[in-house]
Amino acid sequence: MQMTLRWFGSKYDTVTLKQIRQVPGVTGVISTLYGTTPGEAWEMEDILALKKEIEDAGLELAGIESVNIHDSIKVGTPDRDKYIDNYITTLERLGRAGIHMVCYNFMPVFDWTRTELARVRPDGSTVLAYTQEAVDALKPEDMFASISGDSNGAILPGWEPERMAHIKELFEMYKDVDDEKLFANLKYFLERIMPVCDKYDINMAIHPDDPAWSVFGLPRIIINKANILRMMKMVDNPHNGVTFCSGSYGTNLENDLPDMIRSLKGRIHFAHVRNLKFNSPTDFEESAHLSSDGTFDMYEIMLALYDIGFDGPIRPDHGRMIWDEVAMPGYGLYDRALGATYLNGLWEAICKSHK
Ligand code: CS2
Ligand code: MN
Repeated sequence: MQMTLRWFGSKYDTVTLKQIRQVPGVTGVISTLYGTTPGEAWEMEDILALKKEIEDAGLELAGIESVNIHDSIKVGTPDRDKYIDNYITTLERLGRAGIHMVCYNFMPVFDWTRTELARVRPDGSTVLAYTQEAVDALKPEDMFASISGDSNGAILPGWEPERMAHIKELFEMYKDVDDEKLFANLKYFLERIMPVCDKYDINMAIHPDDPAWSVFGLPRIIINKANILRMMKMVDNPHNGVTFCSGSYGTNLENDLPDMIRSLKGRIHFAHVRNLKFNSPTDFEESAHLSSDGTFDMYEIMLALYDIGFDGPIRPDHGRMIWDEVAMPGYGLYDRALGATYLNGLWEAICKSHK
């Protein structure tokens, strides 16, 4: 595996490549072109410039998170082919630039959903948190306003103000889309992009829906073992793979994370590894990465990745805000550096004890 951190680009991130380079064991970053909007074809020169900037800092661009998918593709509207063509152009250019892992998600309207961006924990750190009660009490259009005040001025992925301004129309677009339709639209999309993935050896890595259940009545399908295995079978090509995100699948306590990892052997192309602390099945917060701070056994998660021979990029996921850092919620430097170091420690111990 290759330890990486997500980096939002010099224009958007509070964390520098120089700082990332100094986190021991981190050799790459996962990034994207943040100026782009879903549906457009990325320019080759922008891709190469991003790659060069990262390589000049002594790091590798280990993959893209994300090339986002236009809502027309998810909804399956008649104009979807135009957006899929653009997606294919982007993949082609990424492949030509030597980039072989692309993370994406198929969540309608919202990316991940949290109800608090700065819940204070007993140690004074702040973390992202979720309660179903808070979601049930809110209209989707108020959700954005209710959390954006705590975002430290950052634009959160999936919650771009331009999209949120059209939130009612977006919900309208999805009104006839149920789980089956979403599966069919995902299949259509994957079948169209697989030839270019085969040609350039690009591993597509779908990120799970977070939380792993329907919110605001929208369909959500990438939520559990049965559904993800269905998706793997539906387009049975090794380039059709998964971002295994423990914090997202883990939102549903019925998901057995190590078992899911083992069932996805050969199809996990990217891993997000973080812990959650549950206060009740519908109230969780994003604790530190350590097993002892949360609900999951992180050793068992890393062991399962080891057992299946996982060799893709991995990253700590959201971190707590600690040591007075001011950064995008979940994406400060300090706690993610601690997370990376901890995961590297687990990995070293697992490797040595299996020799
Ligand atoms: C990420 C997701 O910040 C996060 O929680 O894991 O936003 C992820 O980047 C997207 O869902 C992937 O498209
Ligand atoms: Mn994730």
